[in-house]
Amino acid sequence: MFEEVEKIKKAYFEDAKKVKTSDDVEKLRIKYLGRKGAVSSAFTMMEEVPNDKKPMLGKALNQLKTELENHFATLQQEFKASLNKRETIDLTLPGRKPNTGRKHPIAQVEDEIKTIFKGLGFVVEDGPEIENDFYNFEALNIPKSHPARDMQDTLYINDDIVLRTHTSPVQIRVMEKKQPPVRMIAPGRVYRRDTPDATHSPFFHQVEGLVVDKDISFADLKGVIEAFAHRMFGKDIKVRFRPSFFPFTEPSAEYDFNCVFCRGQGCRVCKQTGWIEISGAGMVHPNVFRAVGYDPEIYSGYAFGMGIDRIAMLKFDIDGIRTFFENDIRFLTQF
Ligand code: 2U9
Repeated sequence: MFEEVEKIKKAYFEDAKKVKTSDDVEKLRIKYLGRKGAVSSAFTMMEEVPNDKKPMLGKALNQLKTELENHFATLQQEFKASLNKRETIDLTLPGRKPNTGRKHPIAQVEDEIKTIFKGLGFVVEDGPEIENDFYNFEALNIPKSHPARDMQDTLYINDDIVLRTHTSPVQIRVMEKKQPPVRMIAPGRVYRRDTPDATHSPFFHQVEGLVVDKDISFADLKGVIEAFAHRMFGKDIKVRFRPSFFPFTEPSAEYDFNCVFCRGQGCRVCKQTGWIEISGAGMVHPNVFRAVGYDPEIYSGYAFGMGIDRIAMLKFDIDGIRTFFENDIRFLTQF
């Protein structure tokens, strides 16, 4: 009989070691200390032993019951304490940063460019990325024979439909719909038939500006480009214009900013010149006005281009345009 008592005790402590959950604790209680548990069942042995053994067995059974109940009570307390501990929150710990999405660096720079030009009184306009020959070339005084129309530069959908090579068609569409004054920018994606490499991509992001009114001069153009340079890169940045040629502007110019890294002193990036080429600009060609029904004898205007990717590369000191479009999360999470 007494070995039965020892057997129950041994089995209880083995099961107690395996307790992992509050369910396990309850199962342990029912199995050993419940109404039909091992301990209460063991008391039925009292009926089977001779009277002279009853006192000893009774004592052994009560000791077993007391020992298991005490152990179980401690176990239950420990378990509850550990449960509470697990449920307690240390408020001094830093919060877990949720992995939220963020704007692409190009989108961030495009937003900044838009904000600057809106602050200079420009309206942001949009237009289709798939254009026809008139809006992408003819209205911009780009003749049929012009190399810009060649297949090696332009992505053709068919003989007359292209992926736009600049956002200039948006300006044409705006001028067709409204008389001067016009003061607008047209940001957006443009497409070139370029083989992707470190500095070339088949698409890139551009913003073009257009101002048309009476008595608009090249000085107005210089003033707006300088105002942009100062707001985007700092008041110390100088701007210079060099003669150039574009079919849609006359006179045409290319414009440079002081190198944003050496501020004009000369460094590796600007090849010691102190200047970085930004883009092109000029006074709108009269033929462009004629294509939209504006009288070039009454109105004058200027237009400029600007590569958003290029501005972003300068702003964030990035070498290759491709890093913008490879969707490498290690790159994108830095902005
Ligand atoms: C109209 C009339 C004239 C927009 C202009 C440029 C010069 C220019 C691109 C070079 C690569 C921009 O930096 S880039 O992405 N363009 O340099 N664009 S003048 O002239 C216009 C536009 C619309 C109706």
